[in-house]
Amino acid sequence: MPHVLYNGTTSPFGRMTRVVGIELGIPVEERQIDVYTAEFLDTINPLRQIPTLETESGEVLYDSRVICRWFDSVSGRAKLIPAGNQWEVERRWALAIGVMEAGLQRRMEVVRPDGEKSGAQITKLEARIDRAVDRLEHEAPALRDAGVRMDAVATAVALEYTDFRYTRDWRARCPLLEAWLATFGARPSLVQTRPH
Ligand SMILES: N[C@@H](CCC(=O)N[C@@H](CS)C(=O)NCC(=O)O)C(=O)O
Repeated sequence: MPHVLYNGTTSPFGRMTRVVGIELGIPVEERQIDVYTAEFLDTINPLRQIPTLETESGEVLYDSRVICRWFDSVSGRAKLIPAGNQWEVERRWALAIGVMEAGLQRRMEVVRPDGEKSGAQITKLEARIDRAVDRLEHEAPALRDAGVRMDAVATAVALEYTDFRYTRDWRARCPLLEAWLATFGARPSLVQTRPH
């Protein structure tokens, strides 16, 4: 049995693992599920979240960061987290994940019924995303030099999730980041996995 990745069509965390798997040439059978009704998942991932990976030897791995690291460790290809600047890459990866988390939390808030949603919470999450993206604009030169690296993959996924669920307005403020994404986002791994 191949590695099985339980995933969803719009999950940025799941997409990040897919992009890494494709970039590293790891064969994975992807199963799109509705995580909100996927009771079967509880037995392998008590958090009932996607992405969840079941490896061909039956080991179960989550969350997305662990799956990315595992792919990196088994691929035998160039490392997505190079030893030389590990902490810079890790910190920027965490920043991009923070953008995904805030984007997802914002989405959950926005779709709550009127009367239950909190405008203050939405404003706070939007400000967090905006600040983080503005910081990434300052770091666009480092991303340009990165090639295929964990922070670059995560940043591209986070920005496209921001486009998809929140706003494209950041593009007017962040020309370097936009130009970088135009090139990096054309990679087949990103084109094939774009949310729909
Ligand atoms: N820390 C987790 C977060 C995963 C996550 O929040 N996944 C969402 C989908 S994007 C999910 O499974 N939501 C269902 C739920 O939490 O009930 C990771 O990085 O994999």
